[in-house]
Formats: sequence, C-alpha cells, structure tokens
Amino acid sequence: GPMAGIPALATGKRSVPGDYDAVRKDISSILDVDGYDDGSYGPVLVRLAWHTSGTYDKKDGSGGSNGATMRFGPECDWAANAGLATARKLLEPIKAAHPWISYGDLWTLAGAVAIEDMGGPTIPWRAGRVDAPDGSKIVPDGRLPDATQGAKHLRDVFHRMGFDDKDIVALSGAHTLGRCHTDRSGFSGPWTNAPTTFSNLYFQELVNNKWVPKKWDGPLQYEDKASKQLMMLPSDLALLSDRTFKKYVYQYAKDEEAFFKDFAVAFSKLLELGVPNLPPA
Ligand code: DDH
Repeated sequence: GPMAGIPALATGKRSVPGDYDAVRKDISSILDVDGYDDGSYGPVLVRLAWHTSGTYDKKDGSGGSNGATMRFGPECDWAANAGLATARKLLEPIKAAHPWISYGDLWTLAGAVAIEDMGGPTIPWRAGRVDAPDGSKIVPDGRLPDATQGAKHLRDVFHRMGFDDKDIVALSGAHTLGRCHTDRSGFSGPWTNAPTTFSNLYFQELVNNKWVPKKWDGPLQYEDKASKQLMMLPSDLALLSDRTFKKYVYQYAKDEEAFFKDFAVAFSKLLELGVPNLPPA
C-alpha cells in the first residue's frame, strides 16, 4: 500500500493517564509526511473518526464511536472502511506511547486534531469512550452513506443519526479534505485543489464549476468541465439537486465563518453519538 514511513512522535514518551494534551501533540507530529497522498495523513484520520462514529442509530442507540469495533472483523472489512487500516496503523505508536487512552477516544481525537491542524475550527472533544472486546455485537453493514445515491438516501442515513438537513450539508463540507482512491472506494481524485487545508472550498467548487460525468472505466463520478482535475461523487452533487440542501451549499460557499461554526458543532456531535456518561461540556 501507499503507507509512507511513520514519523517519530513529538513527545516520544509515555504520558500520565488523562494527559490528552500529550496525545494531541503526538497526533499533530505525525500528520505531515512527504510521499503519502497530498502530504498529510490528516484527511484519512478525519475519515476514520467519521466512519467509527457514523454507524449510529438514534432509534436504539446502537453504533457510534464507543467500542471502537472497527478494530475487528467484520467491521474492518466493510467496503466502506477500505483504506482505513492506514489510519488505524498510523495511530498504533501513539496508542503504545499512551496506553491508557481508549481506541475510541484516540480515533476521534485524531480526527478533531487533524481538522484543527489543517486550519479548521476548534472541535469540542470529550473523552469517555470505552473499548469493546472482539466478538461484541456490532451493527449490520450498510449504515454509512453510499456515494452512488441521492438526496433521499442522505436524509435516511443522517436523520437516522439525529442530524438535520443543515447538518448534512455542513458535514459534507469535510470533502474539502483528501481524495478518492481507486484501490479503496473505486472513485478517483480530490474535490479541491487544496486537499490538506480545511476551508469552504468544497462548496465554492460545487457552485462555481460545471460538473460533467467523467469518461472512464470506473463508477459514475463527475469532473469539473474546465480543468478535469477535480471530482464530485453523485452524493456530493445531490446537495445541488435539492432546494433545502442547495440553500446551505450557497450559504457556506459565501460564508466560511458560518460553515466553520456549523461544522464544528455537527462534527463534535457526530464524534459523541452513542457515547454514554460523557463529562459535562
Ligand atoms: Fe466522505 N468519502 N463521504 N465524508 N470522506 C470519501 C473520502 C473522504 C462519502 C463517500 C466518500 C463524509 C460524507 C460522505 C471524508 C470525510 C467525510 C470517499 C473516498 C468516499 C467514496 C474514499 C477513498 O477512496 O479513499 C459519502 C457518500 C458521504 C455522504 O453521502 C455524505 C462526511 C460526513 C465526512 C466527515 O468527515 C464529516 C474525508 C476526510 C475523505 C478523504 C479521505 C482521504 O483518505 O483522503
């Protein structure tokens, strides 16, 4: 795989239990690396935090980041989680240096730190996830969103987690980061020309380009007509096909501050779905 060398940790030493700042420092120290994608592990760490959390169902409280069950089969082998072993492996030296932190806390903290270090808003984050043993009951596959689908599917998936339409658009702005990999999802390319900087560029690209189907052997995705360097998934373009979604897309394209504010609240909520007994905010 495309795993570049794992850089040395900043602190490089064991911390006392509860020293989350030491963990944050070590996470920050491993983000930037030449030779992996666009030079940062940040985007794939954000995706790990999202996929460990996005299995939640508010109806019965199942799923979510508590338990960190993606360490085990079958969850680690779900098609939606292809490529996330890279992110999990990357965090192992940090787990070794700070063995008192749970995987659930580590994975979600890594996503929050990555967003902050890539220039995004402060993500309110609280500790408290407890790892579940292998063999624990897990949720069925299929709860994470399917990129080939449209607005109804987005609502089904995100309303199930307890999010509203505005949250759906705000959270989708995470696609300002990173890229698609043919050997992971089958899709290809980045959404923006600055995939290691957290910004509202995703929304600007959505509204400012003409998006046409990419001519290739792979699954249906769209490319910007002018440069053909940027991509959108069918599920991304669904945000323009629905009046309510579209209103927020245009708002966030114009107003980065509003996007940052709404994203921070929604992403923080995402990371805490289904986590019991969190300390007061
Ligand atoms: Fe996503 N995402 N995502 N995504 N996502 C992919 C990559 C990244 C969907 C599909 C894909 C969110 C929502 C959706 C990130 C964060 C978030 C890829 C490519 C696909 C496919 C994977 C690969 O090939 O490596 C779909 C569908 C949805 C949806 O319907 C809403 C959300 C809510 C987030 C979030 O973090 C809040 C990030 C970051 C990446 C880039 C990963 C990387 O390695 O780079």
